Amino acid sequence: MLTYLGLPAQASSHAEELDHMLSLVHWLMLVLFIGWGIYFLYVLFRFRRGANPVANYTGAKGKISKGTEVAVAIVEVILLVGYAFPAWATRVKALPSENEALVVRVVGEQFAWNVQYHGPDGKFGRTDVRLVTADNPLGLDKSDPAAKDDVTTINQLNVPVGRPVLVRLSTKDVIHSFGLYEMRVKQDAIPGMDTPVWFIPTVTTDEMRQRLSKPDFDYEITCSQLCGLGHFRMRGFVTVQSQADFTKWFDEQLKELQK
Ligand SMILES: [Cu+2]
Repeated sequence: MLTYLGLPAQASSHAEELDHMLSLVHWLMLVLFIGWGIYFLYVLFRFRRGANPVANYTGAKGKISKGTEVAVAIVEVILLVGYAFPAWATRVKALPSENEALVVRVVGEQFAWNVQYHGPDGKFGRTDVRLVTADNPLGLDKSDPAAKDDVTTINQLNVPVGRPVLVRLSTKDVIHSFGLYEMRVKQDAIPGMDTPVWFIPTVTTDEMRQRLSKPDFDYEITCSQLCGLGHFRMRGFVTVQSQADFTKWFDEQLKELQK
C-alpha cells in the first residue's frame, strides 16, 4: 500500500490501480520540480548580467532543451493514454450489468444522503417531488406497487463484499459530491441527472476495523462539494458486510416495511 502519499486504506477492486497512477503522477511532478529548480538556479548564474552585457534575442537553441521538452511530453502522454484514459473508460463506460450488481439509488439533499433499494421485485418504486415530506424524503409513491418493497435509509448504505455496487446518483437540490475515500469513488451529484457510479468493495467493515486496529472505524460517505451551511455534517456511512450478513440485514428491513 502506498503509505507515503498518506492515502486512506484501499477497500475496492480498482483502488490499487488508481493509487498506482496517482503515485506515478507524483513521481513525475517530483522529477519536474527538482529538474526545473536546478535549471532555474543554473540560469540565474549562467545568464547573469556580468557575463552577458548584451541581451541575446534568439533564445536557447541547444538539443538538450528540446530533448527535455519532448521527453516530458512523452511521459505525460504515456500517463494519459496508458493509465488515465483506460481507468476513466472503465469507471464511466464498463458498468456492471444490473443482474450481477447491487443497484441502489443515492439521492443527496441539504444535508443528508437518502438511499433507496429496490426490493425483491427488482424495480424501484416511483418517486415524485410533490410527495416529499419530512417522513418521506425521497418522495416515494406508496401507491405504486413497485414501491411497496422498496427499502429506504438515511445516511446508511449497506453493501455486500465482493459484488459490484452500481449507484444511481442524483440530488434533490444543489450539487453534492458522493465521496467514498477508501473505495476511491468520487462523483458529483447534479440536479436533474441520474449518474451511474460503481465499485466492488473488497474489505468488510469488520475486517477493516481489525486491519487498522480501530474498533470504531466506519467507511464514510463524504459530501465532497461545498453545498451549503450544513455541508460539514453531510456524511453518511457505508457498511460492507458478507453476503450472508447483508441478506440478513436486508430481510430485517423488508420485515420492518410490513409492520
Ligand atoms: Cu452536500
